[in-house]
Amino acid sequence: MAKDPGKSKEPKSSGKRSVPPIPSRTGHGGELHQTAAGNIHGRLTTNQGVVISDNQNSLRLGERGTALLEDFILREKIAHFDHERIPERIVYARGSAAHGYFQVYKSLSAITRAAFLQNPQERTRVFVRFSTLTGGAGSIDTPRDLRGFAVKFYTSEGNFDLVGSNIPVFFIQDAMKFPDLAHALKMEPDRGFPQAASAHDTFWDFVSLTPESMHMLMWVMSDRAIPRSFRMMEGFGVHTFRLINACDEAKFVKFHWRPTIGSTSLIWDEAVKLGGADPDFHRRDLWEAIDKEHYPEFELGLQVFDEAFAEKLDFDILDPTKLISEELLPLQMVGKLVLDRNPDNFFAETEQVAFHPGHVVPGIDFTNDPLLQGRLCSYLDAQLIRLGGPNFHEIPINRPVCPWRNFQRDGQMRMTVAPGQIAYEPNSIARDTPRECPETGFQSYRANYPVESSTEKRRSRAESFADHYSQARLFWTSMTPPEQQHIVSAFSFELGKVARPAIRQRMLGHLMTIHSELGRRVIAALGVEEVEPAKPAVQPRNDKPSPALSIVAKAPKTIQGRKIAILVTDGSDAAFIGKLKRQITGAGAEVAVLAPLIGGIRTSDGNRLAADHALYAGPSVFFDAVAILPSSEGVVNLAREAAAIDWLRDAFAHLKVIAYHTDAALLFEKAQIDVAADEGMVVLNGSTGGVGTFLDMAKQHRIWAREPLVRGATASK
Ligand code: HDE
Repeated sequence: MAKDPGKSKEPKSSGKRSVPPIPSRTGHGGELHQTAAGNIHGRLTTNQGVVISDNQNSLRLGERGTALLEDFILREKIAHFDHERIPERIVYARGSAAHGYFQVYKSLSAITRAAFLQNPQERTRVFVRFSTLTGGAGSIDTPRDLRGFAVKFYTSEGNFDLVGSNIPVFFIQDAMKFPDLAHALKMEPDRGFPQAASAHDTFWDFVSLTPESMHMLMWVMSDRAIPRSFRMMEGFGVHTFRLINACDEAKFVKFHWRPTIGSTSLIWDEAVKLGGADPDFHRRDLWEAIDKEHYPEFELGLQVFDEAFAEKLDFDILDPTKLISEELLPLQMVGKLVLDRNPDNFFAETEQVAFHPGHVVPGIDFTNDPLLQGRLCSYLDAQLIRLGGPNFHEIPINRPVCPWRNFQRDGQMRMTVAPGQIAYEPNSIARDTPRECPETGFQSYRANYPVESSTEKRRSRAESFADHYSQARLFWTSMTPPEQQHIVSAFSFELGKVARPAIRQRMLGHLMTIHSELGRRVIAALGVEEVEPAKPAVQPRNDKPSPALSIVAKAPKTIQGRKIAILVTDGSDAAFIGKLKRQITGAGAEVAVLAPLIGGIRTSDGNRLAADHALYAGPSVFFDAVAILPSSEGVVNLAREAAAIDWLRDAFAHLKVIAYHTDAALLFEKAQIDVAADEGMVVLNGSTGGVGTFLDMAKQHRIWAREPLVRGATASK
């Protein structure tokens, strides 16, 4: 008994044992071994409610004998474990989610009858899942990829799912091509790699044979495909939808989400390094922001238009490879989404949430966009296979908050116990069974757009979908010089990974047609022969550039929601660190203290200062700006550490604002970085500079003027 203190078969209070002591069954936890003792609520049970006496050892014959088949406790536990995984989503498998609410600024009754868009006093619960498209559920957060941005609104009239993306267009125009796209993009079937990467032959083979992909390719080769954070990316509904008001008047609508702290992206080298340093970078960032009550916020913007407007455009509003530029049709900001609660359980919520573009409510409807139409049949099917049957709407995360009643019955995992004799309609037996309601029920909008003169069945692509290059060109001409350079670098990297020269050449031909400058720069970066431009079905237009497409051009000057690191050593100035921390947090950013060891440092006043990261575990890619405040003694050791030198060199190469105390000079010398290289280098204890200047500069986020200096060989070709 003394050797196995917590392991009594009876509660301790029960006094003397009435049965002889059984041999020790300890899991060798020694003093750490935990039991429920007298607490009935804390008792571990099987799924049938039977209290478990030993959760460490399986039942066996004798001490070292064979395991017994009758061990129903072991079998239940292992069987449940074996079934813990469900099929992961075939696309958008890697995701992170949060709960929150949505609220309109003012009633939208003029354009829609949707109940959740009527009352500015009312908050509608939402669940939002962000994801990458390409990789599996365990892949990294920062590959070059589009991001899913799926919002489930739990409205009083049923669930509305806006299953969108962080890019306003898509690769293909017709659902028929989606499996081909996904197969080409995901890991190659014979070798099972690359994981979560488009830089391989099958993807570029497919898209180079699919000119309708050109506009989307410009977006995925741009900084949009490497967002800094889910909190800092825009979202789009992609397709044109309809809004219908109580008078049955319809308008077209494009949905947009805008983060209130602005959009910003990673530098490609940061994304690559983050893949190793923190594969959960985006997931962790979202979780921690909500945990610290820095709730991510997005405004809902609408582009609302009618048929007359649609008819005047140079492209078809049913074509999901096209966008309506904001200069042509500005966004109306109509409400705000706030994410204020982390999930309680990743599997039960983030994994089991079932989105479907066909989950709409009265007042919202579809258009004939052939990609959207294909999605409407696909998602239900995906949920049936993924969640194991037709009752996935009963899983708590998928349940509507309004009552739901119908005569659907039974099926795998049915939870609802529907009483009564009647499971059909019409019936004359039970008056209180549910009936259709023409007044308030969902009505599909009566008119078709466009009005089809022909009723002939056909497989064809409308002529109005044939221009594949104009908006790709518009995207290129709307970018700032650094963004253009990143597009050139991304194409060069990806095409450089393509093993078959013919695929590369074909793609370069498309780039020449998109814009000769883009084509020439990628050709130069790859060091290949000039190529013939691809022959477009429709000659591309030269649209007026749209600055709204550039995230650099419209970047807000803020450090809100960003993270700033302070690198310190033993002997660093306590008062100064304190002041800097207060000013950073006062400006709405987060601070992390980095020290050579995780145990922290002893500051100049002899006190201990805790570290948030050890230097070797907190590379500068985790942060948006950095401050280096070693003591004159501490810097000597720092300058001997590769981790410290890389930390500084990376911060510089990633164009971050770097503040420093002059005692850090030796580290800069070792890293071969000029302390006065540009305006992004701010001295904190000099006659110029100071904390105010540092924070002001940090609001710019990146020092773009530095880029040709650090990536000179590839920049500005
Ligand atoms: Fe999806 N898509 N998709 N999709 N999609 C799925 O549904 C599909 C498309 C998008 O966080 C699947 O539950 C087809 C465009 C997001 O759970 C699947 C077509 C856009 C998510 C499916 C498209 C999206 C999905 C995989 C062409 C941008 C993740 C598992 C007709 C607007 C939602 C699942 C979440 C998920 C099919 C095209 C966005 C297989 C057939 C365009 C954000 O049903």
